Amino acid sequence: MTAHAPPPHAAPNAASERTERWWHRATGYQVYPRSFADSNGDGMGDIPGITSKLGHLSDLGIGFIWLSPVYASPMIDNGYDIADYRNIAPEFGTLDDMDHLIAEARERGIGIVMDLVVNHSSSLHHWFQAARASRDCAQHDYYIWRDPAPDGGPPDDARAAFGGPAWTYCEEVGQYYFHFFSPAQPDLNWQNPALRAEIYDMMRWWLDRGIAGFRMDVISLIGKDVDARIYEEGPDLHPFLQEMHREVLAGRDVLTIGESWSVSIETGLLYCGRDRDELDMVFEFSHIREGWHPELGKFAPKPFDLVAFKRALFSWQDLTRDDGWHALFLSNHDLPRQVSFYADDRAHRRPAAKTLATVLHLLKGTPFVYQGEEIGMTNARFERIDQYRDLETLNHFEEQIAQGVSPEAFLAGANRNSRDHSRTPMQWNAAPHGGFTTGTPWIQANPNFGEVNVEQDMVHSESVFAHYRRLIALRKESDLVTFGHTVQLMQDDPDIIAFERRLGDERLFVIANFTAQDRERELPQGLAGQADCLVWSHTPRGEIPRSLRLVPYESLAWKL
Ligand code: ISL
Ligand code: CA
Repeated sequence: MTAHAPPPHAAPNAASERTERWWHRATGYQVYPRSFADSNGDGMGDIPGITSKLGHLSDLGIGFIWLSPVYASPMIDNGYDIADYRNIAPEFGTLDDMDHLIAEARERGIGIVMDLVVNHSSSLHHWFQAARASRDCAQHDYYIWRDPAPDGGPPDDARAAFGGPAWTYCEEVGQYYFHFFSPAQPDLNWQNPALRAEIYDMMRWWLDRGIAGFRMDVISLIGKDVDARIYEEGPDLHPFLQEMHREVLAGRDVLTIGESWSVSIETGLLYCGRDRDELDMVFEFSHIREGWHPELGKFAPKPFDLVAFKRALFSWQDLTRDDGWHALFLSNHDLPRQVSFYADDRAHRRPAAKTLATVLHLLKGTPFVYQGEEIGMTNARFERIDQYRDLETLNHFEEQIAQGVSPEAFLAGANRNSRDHSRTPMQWNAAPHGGFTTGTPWIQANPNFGEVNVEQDMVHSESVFAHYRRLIALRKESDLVTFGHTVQLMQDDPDIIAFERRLGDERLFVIANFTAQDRERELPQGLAGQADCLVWSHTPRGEIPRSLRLVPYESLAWKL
């Protein structure tokens, strides 16, 4: 057991016969370091800035921080391009700062979960610098090289996720290397056992520093077979995850969350099933993808379909009913602000933010809060492409304009779904740039910081923060919220999310109006009567009526 972890309760959990682990009752909080808090006025968030805000996080009640990458990096993809896995980017601080953060967080019962980005490294990593200089060094085979096609072109026409071809030619060695993402992010060759041993060693080195676990970036890509053009969930994925577990994780009471864009109901338990010895949970995106255009992608508009969204969300509740565990989220650093995307960030901002939280935090799994979500931060509504910083947004702009999409149409899509909405500075108070920095921020603050900020939210009678704190506390206290299984209700209702959680004789009933209008519904049989109202977005009600009228974005939860 690591020193940070709250004492595990040895009692087996009735719902899954699994021993209770510390992260079953914990809520995670994602920190995107460059946008959280700047301690030295250079416009860039940093590790001392995070340490200075631990009071805010412990007040919220979270159990651990998922820290987006802080390693040495040229920052082509904001740190998801790592040049040295055992060092900190100078703009973020030093290893001493990191050790200090780990220790200070532990004092408050907060673990630090590091981001592990090992599908690829930065092209500036010394492994790649050696690999690209010669075919005769051990590191050459740490990456994926193929000879040119007969015409000298790339081995195939695979495209990279951030635009352009997935193969880049390297003259020194006369070969192409593979990069699923940008050319600055060459994929590591997991087929090479020496490379795997280096990664495992690095992981142990971090765990020995006292971190609480890893969030594993695009981990479903590591088993790829590029010759067969199988990238996601390739044949070696699960053998590699099992090897990693044996080599690094077994016997340590840490948390692992794998990011997988390809995992499905069919493959979910392969990652996190009880007897698999792989990962504890996965970030899966079926509910997120529901909001994207199936052919034209994330920047094309698509009306939100609540019924399809619910289908995705609840299919994972069913899957993890008796085995595995789930990671619950609506936002992260790659996604827009949830209150803007799923609800209403103007007239109904506060209740909408609360209602999204009510639903997510009362499902079964470990919930994640993305920085700023706890005060209902919104999309940025940038007006010009030069206000964006994200390479995905900028590359897709170039590509789509070249294909004839109008800049206005692209910007409308970007204003809805660009990754930069979640990357604008955290809004702490009404000072310039939301109090994030005394200098000039690397990306413009959302102009609504005067109205939407931590200081202001804390004293507001309809505080979003207070609602999150309540939900996070409830999970710690309540076996029903933590371990109860989920039964969806009213699944065909296009405006309402409703479900029950059940554990033994205990029942929790949750209902939420996802529209900006009043909605009145006959409730399913057997709910009406006196009940203990545990959570409410507007006002508590001591009784569940037969027919319930909800105001816009109203949500309630009762214990029956
Ligand atoms: O951001 C995305 C969609 O707009 C995804 O396709 C994203 O590339 C995917 O979620 C993988 O994300 C992770 O790996 C990327 C990095 O850019 C993301 O920030 C990270 O979360 C490459 O390391
Ligand atoms: Ca700084």
